[in-house]
Amino acid sequence: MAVLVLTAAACGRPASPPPKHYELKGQILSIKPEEQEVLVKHEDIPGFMPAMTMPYKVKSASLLEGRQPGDLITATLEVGELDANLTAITKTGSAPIEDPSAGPAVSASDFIDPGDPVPDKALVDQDQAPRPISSLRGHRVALTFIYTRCPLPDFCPLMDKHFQQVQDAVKKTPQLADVQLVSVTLDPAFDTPAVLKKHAQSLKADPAVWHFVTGDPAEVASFAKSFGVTAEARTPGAALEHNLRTAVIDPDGRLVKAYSGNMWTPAELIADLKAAPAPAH
Ligand SMILES: [Cu+2]
Repeated sequence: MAVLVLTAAACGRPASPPPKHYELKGQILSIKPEEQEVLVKHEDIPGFMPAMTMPYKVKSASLLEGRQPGDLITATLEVGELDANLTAITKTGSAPIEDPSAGPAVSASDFIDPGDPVPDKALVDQDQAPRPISSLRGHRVALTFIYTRCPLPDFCPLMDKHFQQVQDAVKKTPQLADVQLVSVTLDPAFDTPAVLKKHAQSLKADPAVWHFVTGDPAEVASFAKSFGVTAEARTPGAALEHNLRTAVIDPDGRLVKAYSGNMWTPAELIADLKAAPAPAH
């Protein structure tokens, strides 16, 4: 992240605004020390997000030392332009974890594997045109999942920034001229074609290259599920708890590869697109 910030500064962009800090109160459900990540079920964060269960990165591994699932904590959430981290964690007590299996369950049989055809659902684009995945036959496709109201800079907004960079590369690289980008909303009830169109314009998405798609919520949910992606609001109107997947799809509509999470780079995705079989002419 530091590297990205420095690069942006070096390009003469205005310095990023100072990070914002929020106090969070909740319970640790699980810990992944190797990823410096902790899953916290927390109460409302006034002015930022409603009560939800979310994985958070910690600023340093030492913040997780001695912490255990069940710990009740208060913590400081630092939200910068590009990422969000917990910068302090104080244990205030501990309690049994109510429902450790809470959260959307995805069974392995719902997943598509590399080589499998991507299911053809009735999706529509930001111009209300039908945009099922079959409409992109003959193109290599990079596809990701986002929603426009996502409050966490290193989730959906980061996917949008990465896709902007991939779009730039596609437009500059003759070898990638057939490539199409697709961002599928996880919030189809709110992200109507009109909302997605505004969002696309704010990102300077070129409609000839980059499609933003939505559709009937059940269709979108079943499409997302085939990639292992689920999104759920714990309470009506709350921010969505969701995961991330970014996929490369070949010109025959088959899955080539899928990334989990937000740790992939635009350069890696561009290399995967180059390596995917180009369409036959
Ligand atoms: Cu998000």
